Amino acid sequence: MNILQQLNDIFTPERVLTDEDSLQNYGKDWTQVYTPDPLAIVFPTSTEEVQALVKMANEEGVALVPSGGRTGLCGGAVAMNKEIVVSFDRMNKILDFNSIDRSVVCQPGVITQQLQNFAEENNLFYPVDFGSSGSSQLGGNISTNAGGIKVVRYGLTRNWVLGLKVVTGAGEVLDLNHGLVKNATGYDFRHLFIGAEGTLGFITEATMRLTNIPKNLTVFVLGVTDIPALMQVFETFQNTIELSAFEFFSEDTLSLMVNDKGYARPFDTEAPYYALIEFEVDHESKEESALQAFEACAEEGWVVDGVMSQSLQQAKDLWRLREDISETISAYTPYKNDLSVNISKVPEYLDKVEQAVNQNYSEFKVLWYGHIGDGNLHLNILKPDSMEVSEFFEQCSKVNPDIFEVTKKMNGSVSAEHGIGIIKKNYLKYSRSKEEVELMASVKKIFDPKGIINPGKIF
Ligand code: AKG
Repeated sequence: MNILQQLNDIFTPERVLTDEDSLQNYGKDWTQVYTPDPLAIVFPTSTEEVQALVKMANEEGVALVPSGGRTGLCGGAVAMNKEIVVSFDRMNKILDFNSIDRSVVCQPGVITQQLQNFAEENNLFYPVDFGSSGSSQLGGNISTNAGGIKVVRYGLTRNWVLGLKVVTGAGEVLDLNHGLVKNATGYDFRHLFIGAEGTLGFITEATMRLTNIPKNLTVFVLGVTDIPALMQVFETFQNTIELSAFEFFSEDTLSLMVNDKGYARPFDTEAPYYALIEFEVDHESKEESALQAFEACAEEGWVVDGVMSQSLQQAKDLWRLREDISETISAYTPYKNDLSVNISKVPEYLDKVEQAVNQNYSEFKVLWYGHIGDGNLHLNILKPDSMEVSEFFEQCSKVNPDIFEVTKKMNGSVSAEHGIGIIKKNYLKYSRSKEEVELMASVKKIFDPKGIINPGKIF
């Protein structure tokens, strides 16, 4: 029987799409550089169906590509070689909730915001958050160990996964960790699937942990004189009050948000960089402490101006200046790098990367923003209107070895939170040793002996 017939048998024909629009749409993610060419898109509704598909794929030697909200930025969910794309759009239910365990069992297609809203309806909080929360799916978040804007307080997605049900590339169903908090019984395979970019198998259920809702989140936006000053501001605030976010963006980034989105500047004074600082004000003394930290930073000359939110709406408006950057600049087909070093090394690192970039792209617009509190810098170079995408990407990628050599020397990461996918494959060696990459390949072979699950991604 041919493959499409077998797919129709497993899924019924209405859950197997082969029309050109669907192939183009589901065959790619937010990386704008690849041309999708999948064989078909399928929409499973259960673990059993995923298992049947994996067994068929092993027998037929056909590759499968997992697909969530397709918000990835590294081509991790792109299908370019007649693969079958496995979309989790129809596995989007919250299956169970336990208020004593504070755990919630989700299908992988649950949208991040859906989980956040569900937690809130139950007086709890799911803290992993980022600009694409309205589209990204939980399975993808887990597969990339997504970080985002609250890592400084709550950590990465990994910290919130209590259990996983997976179908391995060999077609076995594994129920990993059963939602337990403590479980010291040998290797914890759950953690291998977190951040594996869908190369070991499919996540078909995830048990997620929830926490208390933070009270009265308050936001400061401060104009700072330079990156060393930004670090001093970070240290001052960190020593004064528990932070739930410490983000930054450059003046070039802010002016683009003001010009393109029509957003209001936080204050009139222009500064080379801006810090966005969020913290909980659950009693008055915290607000006082935060104001004292601000005054101390201003006295030192690190901060030139600032604003503190006086309402939830104002806090949201200030957050938009940071959270909406990625989507806004997508109109310029940016060339992206997602870098990290130890927090204390940020000034030296940013300086060296900037030198490498400026030497090569003095005529391009370069934007910096990111998560200073995690040592994670997003570097985006905007495509000039007059230049073809392919030429622009070719030119930009020429400077990557310089950037990644600096990254390697400083023990940093060539992909802090976006993953490797296809786009960073050639650069993995700057962050992981040959021995580590070989071990990764051996691990893949154990879980996916025929190499049918998301082949060609990571390595
Ligand atoms: C962020 O805005 O924090 C992101 O992760 C997106 C990064 C980018 O647009 O380069």
